[in-house]
Amino acid sequence: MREHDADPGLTRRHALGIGGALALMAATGLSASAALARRPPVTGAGLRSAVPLPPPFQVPLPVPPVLKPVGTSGGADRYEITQRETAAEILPGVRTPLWTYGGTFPGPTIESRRGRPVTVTHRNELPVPTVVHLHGGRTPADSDGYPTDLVLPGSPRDATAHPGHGPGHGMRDARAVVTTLTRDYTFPLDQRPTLLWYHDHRMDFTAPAIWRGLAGLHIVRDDAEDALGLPAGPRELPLMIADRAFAADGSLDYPSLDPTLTRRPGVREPYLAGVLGDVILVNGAPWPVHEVDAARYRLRVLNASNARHYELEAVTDDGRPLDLVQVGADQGLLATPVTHRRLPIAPAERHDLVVDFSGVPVGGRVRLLNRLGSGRAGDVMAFRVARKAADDSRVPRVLSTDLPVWRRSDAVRVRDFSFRAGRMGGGHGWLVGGLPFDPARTDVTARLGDVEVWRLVADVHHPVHLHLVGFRVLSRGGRPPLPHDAGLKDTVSLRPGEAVEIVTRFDGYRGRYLFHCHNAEHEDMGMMANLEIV
Ligand SMILES: [Cu+2]
Repeated sequence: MREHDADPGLTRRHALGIGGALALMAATGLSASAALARRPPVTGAGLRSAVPLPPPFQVPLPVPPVLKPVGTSGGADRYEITQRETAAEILPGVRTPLWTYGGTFPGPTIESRRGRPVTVTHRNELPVPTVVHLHGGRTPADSDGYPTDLVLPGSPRDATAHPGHGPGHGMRDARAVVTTLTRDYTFPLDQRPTLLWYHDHRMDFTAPAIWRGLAGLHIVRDDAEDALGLPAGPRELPLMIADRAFAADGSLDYPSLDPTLTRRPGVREPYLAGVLGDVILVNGAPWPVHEVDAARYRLRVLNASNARHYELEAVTDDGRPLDLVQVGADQGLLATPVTHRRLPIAPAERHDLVVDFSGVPVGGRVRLLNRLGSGRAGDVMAFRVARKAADDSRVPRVLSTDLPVWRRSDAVRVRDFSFRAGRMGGGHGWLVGGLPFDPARTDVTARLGDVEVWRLVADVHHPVHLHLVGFRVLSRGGRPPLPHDAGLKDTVSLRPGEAVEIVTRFDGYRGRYLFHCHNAEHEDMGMMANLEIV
């Protein structure tokens, strides 16, 4: 048995999982504001890799390949992705088995135009059922990747070897649409241009499947955004940040109760609050470095970690922080740029940033740091300024004029949801409104077109994600939203003891959707709820 310590870089007081912040509030009767003042920087427990780790800023930054359509007809593009096992050299000299989309981690990037439909045929050659969800996609329910809409493995051997491929906890879902071997997912992409990501969303086993490599990027563009003059081409970089840990044999370490990911869901006791790795990957490479021109770059950052939060800061070798000029949020362009020095990013959030390297001397280096991480988790990646270069990019003062404006008074309903630890099936669970997820129970029925205000309250960190719709943050902790809450969001980071109000309009499609915590371990342990749009 390998050693699994709490993140050695965290002090005991900071390594608070469920027994920490929770006990702090429940047992001592601390008020929410007192808990907030003492909140830990992360919720989760750290794995320690059992192989030597490379020094930072040596491995070149990979950029995931852009997938070519296999067919284009009638104004729509068709793609094929085979989900399969492979092995890759993530750490230099170390062979790591992965579950992949198309043989790479991250999977191939799909680039789309707004309003131009895309069909992706996924073929499951993995040993377990899968479900694909396009995070942030405005997608009809039958292609949204509901957790019981399984794609069973193709081989009869695999299927009979794993008879328990229904949802766990003895649940059966009469509405599930199960296919074998392949499934076509159709995405209308009638939505604001932004960075989306696709990942596994199978009932009970989402967290370990993403950990093993089932994640990829999907970028939606349109003419208006192209015309802004933001940095483009090689000066636009998608950055998928994800932490992992490695076992002695080079495999990805993960504390699953059932490593076959077929029967018993969940993780071992110390990791119930979330699994943190000690290696920070960007686009699948450990602490990479990227050569840049002395010019503006557009960095499209996704936190694809299961549980780790980051606070990003870009710092030159002489300790000077560079402005992080935010131009977009989860659901596309902001109205106007927002300048940050340090920028928090929770699991599943995306930040669209412009960073100007023109003031950095040639040969100089800019490190992207994680101010919430200690030890090796405090580094993310680096940029080495290789040459002077012309730069005709710009950051317009007005980025977009189409952000929805929903007022509190537009809401026909206000709903309250708590996101808290609790009991589930005789063990530990994470609950929405006091209940663990049940596919058979409708938690929210919303009318298509209605505006609603939702008040979300948390015990520990919970990044809350709504499928189908974007939302605006109305308030945080009874105060105005923070600078990084600007724009249209689809994931909002609730901090320990904090209440956040959001407003949205249930627009798009009728059907069965979800909202859930995007700490992937919480999600697998009950923290999802059904959203039925009628
Ligand atoms: Cu959570």
